[in-house]
Amino acid sequence: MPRTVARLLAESLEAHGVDQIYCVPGESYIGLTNALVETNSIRLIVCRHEGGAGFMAVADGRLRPRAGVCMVSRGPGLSNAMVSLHSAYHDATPMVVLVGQVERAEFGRQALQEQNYAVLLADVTKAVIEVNEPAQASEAVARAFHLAESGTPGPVAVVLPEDIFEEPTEAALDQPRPRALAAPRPQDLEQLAEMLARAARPLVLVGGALAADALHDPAATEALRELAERWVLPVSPTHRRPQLFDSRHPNYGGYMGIRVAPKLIAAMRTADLLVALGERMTDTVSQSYSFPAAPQPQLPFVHVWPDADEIGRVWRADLGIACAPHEVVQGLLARPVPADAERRRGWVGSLHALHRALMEPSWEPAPDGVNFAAVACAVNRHLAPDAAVTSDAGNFGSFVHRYIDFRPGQVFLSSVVGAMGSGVPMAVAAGLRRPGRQVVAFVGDGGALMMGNELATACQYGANPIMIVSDNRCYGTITMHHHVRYPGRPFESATGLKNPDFAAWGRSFGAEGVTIRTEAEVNEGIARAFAVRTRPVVVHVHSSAVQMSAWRRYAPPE
Ligand SMILES: Cc1ncc(C[n+]2csc(CCOP(=O)(O)OP(=O)(O)O)c2C)c(N)n1
Repeated sequence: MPRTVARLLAESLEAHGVDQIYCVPGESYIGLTNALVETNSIRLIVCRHEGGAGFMAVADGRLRPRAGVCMVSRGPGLSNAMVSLHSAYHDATPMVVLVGQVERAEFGRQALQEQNYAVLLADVTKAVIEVNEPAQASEAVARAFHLAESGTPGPVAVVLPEDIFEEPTEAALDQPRPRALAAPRPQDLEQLAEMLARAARPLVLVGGALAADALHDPAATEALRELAERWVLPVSPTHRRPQLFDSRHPNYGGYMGIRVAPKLIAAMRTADLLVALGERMTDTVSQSYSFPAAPQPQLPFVHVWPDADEIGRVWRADLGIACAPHEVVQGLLARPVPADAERRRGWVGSLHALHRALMEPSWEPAPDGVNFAAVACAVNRHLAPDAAVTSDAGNFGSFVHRYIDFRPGQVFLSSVVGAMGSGVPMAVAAGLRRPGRQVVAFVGDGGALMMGNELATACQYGANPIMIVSDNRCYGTITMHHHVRYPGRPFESATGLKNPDFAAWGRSFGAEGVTIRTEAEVNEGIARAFAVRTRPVVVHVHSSAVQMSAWRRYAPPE
């Protein structure tokens, strides 16, 4: 008895481990929705905006060892989801987006909401797979997962015409492709071990591919710690990956985020070997292509990334190893420790001391509202060892990275490339995936009203994030950039915001609302938020705009 294409697609998704799909409904893929409802093995999370659904799928791609999946309608639906695809593409996160399309007989006529996806998605996906033959529907799903998850992971679109779902097909279910994994070549490991043995001041940057390894093998971050201890290496997690190494561990070499504090980066620049271990390498991590300098690094540079295309694309690496970083860690652990590794103890200690000094919980009260440092420090005291923290894009995030002691076991989620809107949807996904465990979403007043309405999705499906809104009455990051580049002008008209009462806004969804107006109210307010476990909480913090970031306070031009 032939199956319908819709049924075959539903079964193929199930075979690929899909248990949850984030969607905004659309008539263009209603046949697939029907099959998913009938099969009833995949939970549909109905979201409020395709961008929110997309960011939840991105979060899934980081929380599980499989691509996250979202399902959106044609033209307008996909257009709304673009911001999440942009993030997944830049951040190397595996994601499959299922997109409805007009009927096949109408292709090319600019039928209602028709879009040429191969053109539209050319620069934000790894592949656009159009399913026009019923017999290829299951193969398309298998290819999409394979491409999304292999090499440099990323988003893949599967385009499904509205009239294909009810067609019968005899095609067999195409089973998931086994992962093809590369190991480091022995001579490359040898060379790396030699380079590390020679170096007096090596620095190891650790990034997203190691986080992906840890999803497949939770021992990956443990092995990294062991390597750092035995080989006496400082380890610096890169931008938005702070959970990869315990920030209180003596081998923690400082957080390599966006614009590292001057003293720390000055010390890092004296390194005599840089190893990017599972970090793709971006302008952010390299401090605007200056460390390592692009295209020719000023120090010996080793790049480990699971995709040979990426190694050498911007930076010339002295040694490139195209494999999962965990393989390299294990390869080094199997070798003898360099005889004089101990001589690096002072170097490691000096970086760590600089890092600890930067994280010291001290700050000056601000004249116009709460210094958000106080909030980050209070949250730090409440965070459980298995908490999830998400951060939207904005300067409030600088306090999160400066004052929270992240460590393996905790989850950190955000748009690494800095797209606003990710914080709340990612917290919803984290809450659904990790029920009963703490989820804290940091978000600015800008981001809160960009995608914060996914709080409704949290309430609908029983996720209970604590959403902490830093309300500084402006798009603060951009205010800061204006002041730095064009000092002395009145910028309020360009970045100012008039906001609602966020605590009342939260209550209207069914969340608990907490308001923090002064620093004296911070500890009690944050404690109250953490005490609520059975529904979401919105904490409205009246933050300072003068305290522009964890590193910079506004000073009028002289
Ligand atoms: C989708 C998107 N739009 C615009 C930007 C540019 N941008 C970066 S940070 C920022 C301001 C964020 O404001 P807010 O959420 O209030 O946080 P704050 O910086 O004030 O702490 C803007 C507009 C972006 N990164 N992403």
